[in-house]
Amino acid sequence: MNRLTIFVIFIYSLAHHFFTVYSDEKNLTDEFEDSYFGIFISPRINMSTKREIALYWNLKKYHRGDKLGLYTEKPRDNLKPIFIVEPNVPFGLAKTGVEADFIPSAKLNFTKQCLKYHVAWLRSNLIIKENCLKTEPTWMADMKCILGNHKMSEIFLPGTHNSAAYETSPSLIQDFFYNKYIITQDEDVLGQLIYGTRYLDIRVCYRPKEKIKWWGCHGLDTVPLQTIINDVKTFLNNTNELVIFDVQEFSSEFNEDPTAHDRLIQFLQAEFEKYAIPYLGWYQTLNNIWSHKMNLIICYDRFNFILKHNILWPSVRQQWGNVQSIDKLYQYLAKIEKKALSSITYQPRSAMAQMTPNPSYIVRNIFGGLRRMTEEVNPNITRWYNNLWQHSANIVSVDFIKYSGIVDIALKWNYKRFNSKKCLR
Ligand SMILES: *[C@@H]1O[C@H](CO)[C@@H](O)[C@H](O)[C@H]1NC(C)=O
Ligand SMILES: *[C@@H]1O[C@H](CO)[C@@H](O)[C@H](O)[C@H]1NC(C)=O
Ligand SMILES: *[C@@H]1O[C@H](CO)[C@@H](O)[C@H](O)[C@H]1NC(C)=O
Ligand SMILES: *[C@@H]1O[C@H](CO)[C@@H](O)[C@H](O)[C@H]1NC(C)=O
Ligand SMILES: CC(=O)N[C@H]1CO[C@H](CO)[C@@H](O)[C@@H]1O
Repeated sequence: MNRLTIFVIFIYSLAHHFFTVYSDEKNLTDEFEDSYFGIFISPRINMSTKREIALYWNLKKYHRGDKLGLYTEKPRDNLKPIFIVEPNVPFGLAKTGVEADFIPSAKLNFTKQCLKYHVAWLRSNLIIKENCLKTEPTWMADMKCILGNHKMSEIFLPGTHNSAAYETSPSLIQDFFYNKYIITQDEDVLGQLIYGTRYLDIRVCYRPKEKIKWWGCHGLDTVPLQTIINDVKTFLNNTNELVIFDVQEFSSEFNEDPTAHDRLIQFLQAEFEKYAIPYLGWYQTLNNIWSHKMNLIICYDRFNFILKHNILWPSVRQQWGNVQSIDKLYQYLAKIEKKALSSITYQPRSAMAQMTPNPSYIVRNIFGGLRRMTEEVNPNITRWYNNLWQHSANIVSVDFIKYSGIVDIALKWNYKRFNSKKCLR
């Protein structure tokens, strides 16, 4: 070969190299367009494990040999991951055997942050995309320009199913005996809000003979309503986020005592005096709601009381499939999301994204408890709402929200749904 040929080959390979890099990058954005990967914290508990970290991925066009790495600091090339997995299917989840630190909500603050654990997508051992376990305490206000002209019913909002049925340090024994079908969350309400939840599903039990009369409950009393109220106030004191506090269910004492509802409403009114936005109508835009300088929407699932008290809003329409299998849940949600695309209502709705154990299932413990059911359902929910129903989704309420990517996904699709040039910085 003469020098000229070598030179030509060299130039050609250089050009080829540049071209490849360019097209790779171009394909990379397409490739990750509707993908998602992130860190899930398992709600499962047993003698040896709790808060186990799982890596979730959903990337249709993954390449053979790609890897996902877990890190305890921001990943960089040459930093060795503490766990690594090679995805060999486009959608999956890998348990890592790593126990996540428990961070009480009081130790979190109101600035978005990554919490120790990071995940990176690696190709030829180079990082091509990353994510982390993070808080989202300010996402709504951060997106004010994008969301402000829209109504609650048009926005993709993360919710928690039975927000007051939480246990931050679960006991194995209690869980085995009676909490199996009671506990739905592993963060207190302040934690749920800081991680990005904006819709709270609140059920109230009235215990007139006890010292503490108002309880959050789910079959059994879980936490005093006062504790939940204080958490909501702490969050609202420190952010400019809008929160929906949806009082949805009442214990049998409400039927026995005709004054119970009025007492509860008085209690809520006094506690939330400086926070509750008087009823404006669900057709209002977020900017109009924000302009009242109070950021709490209290909904009440009894229409006659809404008419009497102007701090109460009509409740969110909860959409329950009441199903006992993943396939049935899929069919139900597919149906409601399809319908949502073609109907215009101002009242927000919440897809209740869980299976419902009926009494005979509970007695026979067919599901092994809500923690196990969540492990089955939430990865699918995350995928469906990222790939199929991202355009129609309104509120999506899940169990054990940290074992899902629903917050990341809601934020991503809100950007895509509404992003207008005037909001681009
Ligand atoms: C990028 O995508 C285009 C078409 O989608 C394809 O022809 C090309 O081979 C891809 N490049 C790489 C490096 O994968
Ligand atoms: C404990 O739960 C984890 C899942 O979180 C599982 O991998 C492990 O096998 C379980 N251990 C026992 C002793 O059941
Ligand atoms: C919030 O906590 C993180 C991590 O501890 C810290 O880096 C950040 O400065 C804190 N922000 C505020 C406003 O205190
Ligand atoms: C919220 O802020 C108000 C006014 O600054 C204060 O009086 C109240 O104690 C705070 N409440 C909570 C729960 O942080
Ligand atoms: C209906 C559906 O999509 N079910 C999927 C849920 O996720 C598991 C894997 O975790 C799949 O095997 C199911 O097909």
